[in-house]
Amino acid sequence: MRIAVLSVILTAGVCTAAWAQHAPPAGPYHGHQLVRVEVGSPEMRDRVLDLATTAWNCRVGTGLIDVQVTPEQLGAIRALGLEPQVVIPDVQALLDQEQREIAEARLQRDASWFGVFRTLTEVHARLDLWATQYPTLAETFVAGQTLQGRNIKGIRITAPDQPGNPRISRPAVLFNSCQHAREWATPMTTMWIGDRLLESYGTDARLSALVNQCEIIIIPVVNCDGYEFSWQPNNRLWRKNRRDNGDGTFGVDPNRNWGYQWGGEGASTNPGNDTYRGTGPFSEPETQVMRDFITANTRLRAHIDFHSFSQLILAPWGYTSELPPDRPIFAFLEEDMREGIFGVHGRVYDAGPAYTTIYPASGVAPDWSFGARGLLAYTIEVRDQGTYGFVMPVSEIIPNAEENFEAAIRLAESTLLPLYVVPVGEYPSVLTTSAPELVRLAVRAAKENPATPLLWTRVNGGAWTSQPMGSEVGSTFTGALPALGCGNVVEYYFEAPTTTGTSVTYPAGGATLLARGVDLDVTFADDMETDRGWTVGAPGDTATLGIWNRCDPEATAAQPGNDATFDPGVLAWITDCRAGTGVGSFDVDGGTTTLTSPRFGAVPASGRRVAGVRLSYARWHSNNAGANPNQDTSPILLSNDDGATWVQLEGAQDNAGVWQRKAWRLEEFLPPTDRMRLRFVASDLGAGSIVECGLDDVRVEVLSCPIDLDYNADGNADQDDIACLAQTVAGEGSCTVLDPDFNGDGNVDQDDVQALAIAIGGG
Ligand code: 0X9
Ligand code: ZN
Repeated sequence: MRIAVLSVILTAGVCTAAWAQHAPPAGPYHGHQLVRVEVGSPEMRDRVLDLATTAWNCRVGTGLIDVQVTPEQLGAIRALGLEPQVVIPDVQALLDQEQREIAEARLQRDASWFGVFRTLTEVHARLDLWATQYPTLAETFVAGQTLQGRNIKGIRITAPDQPGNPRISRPAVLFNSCQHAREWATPMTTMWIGDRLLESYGTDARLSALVNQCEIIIIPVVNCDGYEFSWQPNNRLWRKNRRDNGDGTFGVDPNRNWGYQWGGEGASTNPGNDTYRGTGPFSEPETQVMRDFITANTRLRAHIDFHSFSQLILAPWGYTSELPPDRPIFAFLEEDMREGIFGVHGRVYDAGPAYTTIYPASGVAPDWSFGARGLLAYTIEVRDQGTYGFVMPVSEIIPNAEENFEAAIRLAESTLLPLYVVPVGEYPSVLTTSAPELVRLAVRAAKENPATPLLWTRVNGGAWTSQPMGSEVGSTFTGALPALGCGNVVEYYFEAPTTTGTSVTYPAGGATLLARGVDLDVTFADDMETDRGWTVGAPGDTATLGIWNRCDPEATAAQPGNDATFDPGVLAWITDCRAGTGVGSFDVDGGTTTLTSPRFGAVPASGRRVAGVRLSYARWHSNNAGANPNQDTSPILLSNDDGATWVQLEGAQDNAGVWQRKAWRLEEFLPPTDRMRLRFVASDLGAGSIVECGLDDVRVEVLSCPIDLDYNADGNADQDDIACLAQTVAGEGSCTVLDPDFNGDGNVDQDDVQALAIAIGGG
């Protein structure tokens, strides 16, 4: 019975899906508060959402969620043992105040257009005004009509034809807002983009260059019917369009109605729900109009669908946690936009694939724009993070618009690049001698189309040779760096040619990457399948439950059901493998429990010099379940003196819900010795918080090469070699040394000369 109930709750797991049963009444929200609750588990989140009137924002999984509640609902949430913090003490008062602010701002004679929220009529009138004020730059259009017959109006902004640069050859970008009626800050944002571009043309060099080379298309209100409705008394928090669903309910969520993977996760089948998907893909005139508009413009390259609120930059996919083939390109642009936003007013926007960064939702605009039309398409959720939510104070209209302007401009500017060329993964600085290593690069069309990218290499300062890179997935290509003999050096860089003969290199500006050949010795490897001498407990340990043991773990909401996936075994070290009757039965309680490794070495055999030591392990950490989550940090420590002293590698705090592989350069923490130990201190110091830790698959790899003293390669190790290295270090003379970092400390300096002199002896 319990299982049946649970599965019902899980299918309604998206936070917005719980809005159905408790759709806000058409009347005012007297007595309603907005409260922020920390939920430690998906189950707890769903219970809270079931109790609340409506969710204002929330992330998938766990953490903080904001819900609008009546006094009775607040009592019921408290009864769950949670401690809601009041964010908006009186929702109705805030709405009333917003109305007063708007009325007051309108009374001011020289009120700026952006000093107050604007009605649909005002927004459309301003588009028309721009078209008459800037006839050579701006042209309005009507993309089509809404369900109730209102015009979905927009504006195109681009400079007149120029020699060699006609309008019809320019890439286009689309910025739209207000698929959701109540998100009033968003048309103010897209209107600001138009206003700034038009106003700055001819005076601001950066923006003029953009308007010369790109067509910027703005549709400030997609959901005109809903927007108008939200301006009428008592409808301020309306979200959807105004479809009469025929069952007494109104509205389809336009942002669940787009036809790419329509009807999947995170879209409701219930017409009364705020995320109702509609009767079929593109069942609504508003989404049809947008679809046809985007399809007709083959020059469109990028798209931002603006929403409020939460301060997020969201990329495809929304419908699945799988990553799109162009993920590296999306990630690169996200970072660029994030950084641009941060630079304007210091606001932090999180970024990532929509499904995991906010919550699953299918039938959203960017999934279609990217999935069906190949556009680089994003959702941006503007300010704030819940203090005012949909009801932004008018004083924030411009600062919010300014920061999002920067993001929009950066995305538009990116379409003017010849190609998107983005590094994928970390590029190696050492190569083991046993196998070639794959390196990846993402290349995608921007203004031009890519030809096959090349990986250029040269070994030991010889001639450059290139190899065509193979296509891996989507825009990601791979090439192989050679297995190098110890002490050899490969320099490399990537070249991404276009089909028109130009090319882009990575790194840019003629720089190259460098990797040295090394031998790899595994000095310690433990998959925990046999007892290698780990010890449990250390002086000062105080935990009373959840003590480390080596075993096959039993799954709970906080503990893995298996050992790490990185090794084929079944056993791992876990803070008590038993599941018990609930998540809190055998988690760490009452303090710390310490697990210490046997001694292991991290130094090369004699006659070899070390180029680095890699220490890696799989670890589990969970502290987000239970009523009082995220109170604890569990340190992972390293010693090079057999456990007499310790330094911290990391403080495990994150809650990935999976085994995570962590890798470190050991020498960055401590000089490697033959008396190393590793220690994991699982800590439950916060009251009432669930802590589960695990450790598996520890590996220590020493990278080294035989000491080659014959630096001038004349067959002898003698004074001449020391002189040769000294010249190289000083940047003098003609003796060139391939790898002058003799002591392998990362610097080329006198220490290397001294070390070589000592090694050669008699110096
Ligand atoms: O749910 C939405 O449509 C957007 N958030 S809002 O609060 N403005 O309604 C987010 C859509 C982002 N895309 C996905 N989550 N797939
Ligand atoms: Zn929205």
